[in-house]
Amino acid sequence: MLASVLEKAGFEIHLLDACAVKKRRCIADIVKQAIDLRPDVIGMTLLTPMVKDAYKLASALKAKGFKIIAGGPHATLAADEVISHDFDAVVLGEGEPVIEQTIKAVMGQIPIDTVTGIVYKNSHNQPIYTITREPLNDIDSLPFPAHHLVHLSEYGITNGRMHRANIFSSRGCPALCSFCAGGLFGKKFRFRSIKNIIDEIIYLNRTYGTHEFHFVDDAMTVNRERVEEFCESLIQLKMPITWSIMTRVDTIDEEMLSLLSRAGCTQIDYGVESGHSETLKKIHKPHTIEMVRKIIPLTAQYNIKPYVFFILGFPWESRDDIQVTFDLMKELAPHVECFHPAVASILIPFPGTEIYNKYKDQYDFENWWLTDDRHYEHNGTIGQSYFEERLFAYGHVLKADFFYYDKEVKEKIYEIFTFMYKHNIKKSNLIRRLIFETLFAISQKTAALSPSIERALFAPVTMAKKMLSL
Ligand code: B12
Ligand code: SF4
Repeated sequence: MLASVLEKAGFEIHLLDACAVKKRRCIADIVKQAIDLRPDVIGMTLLTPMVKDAYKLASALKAKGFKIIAGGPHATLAADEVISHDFDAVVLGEGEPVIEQTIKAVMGQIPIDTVTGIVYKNSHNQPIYTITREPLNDIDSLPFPAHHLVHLSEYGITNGRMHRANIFSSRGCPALCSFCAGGLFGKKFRFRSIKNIIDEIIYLNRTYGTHEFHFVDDAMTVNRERVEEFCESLIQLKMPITWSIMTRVDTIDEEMLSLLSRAGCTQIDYGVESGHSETLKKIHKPHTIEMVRKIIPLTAQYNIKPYVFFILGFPWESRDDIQVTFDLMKELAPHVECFHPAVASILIPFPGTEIYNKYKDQYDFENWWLTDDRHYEHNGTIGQSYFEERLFAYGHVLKADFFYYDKEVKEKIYEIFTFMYKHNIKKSNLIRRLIFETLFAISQKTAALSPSIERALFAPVTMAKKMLSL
């Protein structure tokens, strides 16, 4: 979207996704590409777990004389820290309204203090915050993302078709969940018009043959009238597309599920978080366990796959409290398509959250993202067994041990992760399922006898898996 805004303003843009599945790049690769292209300015998106590497990259680029600006969730939540590294400016919140001026400012074409909602360094290297910028109200005014700049081959796509795309319909979320790092778009909901969303869907479908859309809105169904209007429009349009959303359990009922299903919605990701009512209250989650018990099976009944997110290991939770969540997971399992292990199945204290601010001193994890030992990605896979690697494919949060869990809490979390893994793998095709289940069982048994034998035995499997990006 930022590229699209800049193209409209006459800039030439190169997009680089260093994590693209078929072409991952290390710092040296990125620096080399920058030297070849010699851009006037380099922009980087910062998410918390990646900032340690991002700072190294910024420093390597700065050493070559590049001007660099930063944006994204971590840049917004920890701007003082980010600007103290090798960036010329940090953009707070959404970037589209000011990216052009920020670039011009760091290139010395306009005074930097005239750009709203950014942070820069003065001559004493101190951070200077410019006047705050209000979130953009008219989000229909934003151009469609510049999909033409994405190198599809880097994602294994060779025919120019992009069967799946992300899209958004609203920005902001008014809820106050104590673990959520989603403050970037503010608390006020801002919506695109239905026509504008449908136009983008039609554009992507005609241009790239896109027929699966994933809405990245924080809570898509909060405004009922809007969802109804969107679904009715899609039903009338009769396009052969499917789509998925993320939303809150408390904003869904049977009537809405029926409508969503008729309009082509095939998957809903729900943040259920806990099976414990007290925990739900403590984390300010606006749904109840009764709602969860009703809505998850109902979603499946309407042929919409429920994906559910749970968070284990809140600092006040005992082994028995976690068991209550596990009991709910088992109860829901027959209806659940996937227990999503990706985001935060074990609580991660992201900066700017209530959880982070409340517990950082007690558990000594201030700025964990700058360390190795408390960083769930950096303490990663080295020395891990094959089965652990499968369980903690998205980072070994248990090793980071943010809340100094008891042995019995850790054992319970292992048990639940194994349950989630086995549940999710059941949805694979039979051959894949048999292979993974067998490897998992052998690894688990061998590791219990001797971790070093397990590692020697599974080294070729791990290597093959990496090479095939499985
Ligand atoms: C889709 C998504 C994913 C996708 C794609 C991630 C990606 N890198 O974009 C996947 C599934 C891979 C993913 C993974 C993770 N995600 Co995620 N994800 C999202 C989600 C739902 C939508 C992102 C999106 O496209 N937003 C729409 C675009 C327009 O917004 P944007 O990317 O923030 O960009 C705007 C501004 O940030 C700014 N901006 C961004 N970059 C730049 C750069 C410059 C130079 C400038 C000037 C401005 C600028 O301008 C943009 C336009 O306004 C958000 C929640 C949300 N609703 O935003 C969470 C979110 C970004 N994810 C989050 C997290 C925690 C993760 C994980 C760390 C989870 C985990 N435990 O591993 C991983 C990290 C992966 C990684 N290394 O990137 C957190 C980030 C918190 C943080 N402090 O970093 C969020 C905010 C969710 C939340 N509420 O907690 N995620
Ligand atoms: S977890 Fe979801 S509902 Fe809660 S504040 Fe974050 S985006 Fe909103």
